[in-house]
Amino acid sequence: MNQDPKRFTITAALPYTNGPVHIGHLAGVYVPADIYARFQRLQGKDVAFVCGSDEHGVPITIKAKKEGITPQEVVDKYHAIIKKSFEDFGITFDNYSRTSAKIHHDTASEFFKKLYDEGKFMEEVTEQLYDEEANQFLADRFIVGTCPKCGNEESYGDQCENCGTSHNATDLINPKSAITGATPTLKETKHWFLPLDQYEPFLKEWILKEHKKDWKTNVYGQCKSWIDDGLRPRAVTRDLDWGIPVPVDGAEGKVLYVWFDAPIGYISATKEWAEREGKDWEPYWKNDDTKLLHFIGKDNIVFHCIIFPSMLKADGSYIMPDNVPANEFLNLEGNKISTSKNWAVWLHEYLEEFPNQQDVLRYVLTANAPETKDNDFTWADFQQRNNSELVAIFGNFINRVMVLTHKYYNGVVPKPSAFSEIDEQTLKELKAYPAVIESSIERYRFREAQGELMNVARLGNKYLADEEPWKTIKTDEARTQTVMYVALQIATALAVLSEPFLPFTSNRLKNMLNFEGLETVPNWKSIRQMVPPSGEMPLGKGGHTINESELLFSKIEDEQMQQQLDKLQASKAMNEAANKKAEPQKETIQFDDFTKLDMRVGTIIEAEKMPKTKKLLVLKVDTGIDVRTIVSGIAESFTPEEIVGKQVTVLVNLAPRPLRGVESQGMILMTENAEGKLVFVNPASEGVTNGSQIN
Ligand code: B3M
Ligand code: ZN
Repeated sequence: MNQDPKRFTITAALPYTNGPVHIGHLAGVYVPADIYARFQRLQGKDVAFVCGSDEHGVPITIKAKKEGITPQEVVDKYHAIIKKSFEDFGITFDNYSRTSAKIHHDTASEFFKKLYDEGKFMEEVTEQLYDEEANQFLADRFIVGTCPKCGNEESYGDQCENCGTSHNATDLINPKSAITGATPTLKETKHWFLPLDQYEPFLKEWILKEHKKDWKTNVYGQCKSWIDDGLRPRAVTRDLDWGIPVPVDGAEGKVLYVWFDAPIGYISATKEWAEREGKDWEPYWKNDDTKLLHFIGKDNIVFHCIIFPSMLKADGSYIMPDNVPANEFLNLEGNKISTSKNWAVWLHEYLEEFPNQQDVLRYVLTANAPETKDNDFTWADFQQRNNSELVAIFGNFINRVMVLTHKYYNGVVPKPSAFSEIDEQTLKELKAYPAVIESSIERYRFREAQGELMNVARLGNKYLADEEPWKTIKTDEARTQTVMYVALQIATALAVLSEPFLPFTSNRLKNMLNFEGLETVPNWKSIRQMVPPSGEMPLGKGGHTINESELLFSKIEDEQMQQQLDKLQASKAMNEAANKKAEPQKETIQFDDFTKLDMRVGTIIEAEKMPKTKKLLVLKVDTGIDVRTIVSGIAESFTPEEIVGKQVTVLVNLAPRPLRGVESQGMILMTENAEGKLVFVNPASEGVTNGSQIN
């Protein structure tokens, strides 16, 4: 563990640019990484926090095919959306780059070339899966089959998302082409392999010995199981036309494997940033006094703990990550978040529906972060945490302090007089919080850290409730001044300590407290080093004028939550409809067969339930020819009232048959909607009269 690093290189997984980003991304990777980066900057540390769009790989090509546009158009579109979402949510990357940038192509090519020149790869002709119909090799997500390890039938060629195993496409049982559905054949092709087996001793030493204690158990456990299973050479090139061309002779039509180039994206993003800032990038990746951290989701562990470190080791000039604090997954209302099924809360949509409420989402996602196990996001929990935590605890404390300070002292911080034991005790407790929060953040326990932040607000609420300045104002002016003075110091600490978690709120609060008008602007250090009760205090010794107050949080109503649930329900219905397989076509008939059917437009003029049945309605239908009785099995989908007056399609020459003693003289044409409810097959257009023939 790097105890006293001089600088931090913090990376966050590069999102694939095949769709926008959702709450799962934010909770798993970007919010924790941002909390950590903001926190280190607040300690005055030198931080390079980098990320960027992962624009190569099969997911992009598949999306392009689906949308009928080029891969470049796909990545341009989503790069812009994703970048904006991150900015909007206050994710403070020092650089958000993209892997289609020239600097990245150059960096990745040089990286490959160096290892190639030094003989670090094995060059081998092997048989790879080939789709004869599509005329192409099937790499990675172009192939789906059964995972040899866990039996998941939808594993990709390079990785199983169910158990996290990374494998070779030829290991899959029952492989199928994701392009045509065809069973692939085998065809010879040349590729370059990184002999991971040769790095086993290094990985054993570095991970299993050095990091047994300080890495999360889920991360350590996955690494150990791969190493124990024995590592095999991995191809780092692919037969694809989208990606970074393999920079050696005899490699036409081949590109670098996306998982070879993407992590190098962290390095290119650092280079790009350093160039812009006039800095040297190399210490951030090569000096031992740098702490390198990778924030990722659990499905990326093997790539960041085994493959990328082996690449860095093969190069020989890089440091290793100090930690890889991977999170588990966030589910949504009990189901796995899915881009293709639209089962997600998209960040750009959230902001349209909850404008300026970034911090509410940041807060909920951290409070419920999937740090040690998969967790579930529900709108009920979101509403509850907003209303009874942010509004009722944090917001309520600040609101009281602000309102009373304006009311009693015209917005000027009062000077304290004698401090009681409770004042002293409260301020001492306050002073201890920075260290408590730090300790949690340094151990990557962000939900615990944020919980401690809320305890600062709880401390403030309890203090006010016990000291009751709204009562003492009538009897003891001096005491009231001291109480409000103490409460304002707590509000100041909240403004500072909330910055990593709730940056927008922190800013608003700093403005309300008029930090700019202070001689020394309070910071993390001044909270840690205050001397309560009568020495140095973050908001000064009284006399400072604060600004107007505004509400930090507002209540979220049930209707808003219902709208979100309805939206998800609609996605579910759409998916069910899309998944519903159409019945196979019936056997061919001749035109004469069709003309035998006499279908007319009719109007239901009466309807009533058939006694003692669940399904049947007895209808009177005006067919234009006559008014007749039809018994129809639609009572579970319609009430009699709602269908009277409806125009429908009637098969009028169906032989009459008795149903429960009533003769039914025809049939109404029906179909089923996505939710399994019956609906009428309506006469095509309005303005048709009863009796019109359908042909
Ligand atoms: N794009 C995978 C993902 O979004 C991948 C991460 C790359 S980090 C170098 O799950
Ligand atoms: Zn598996």
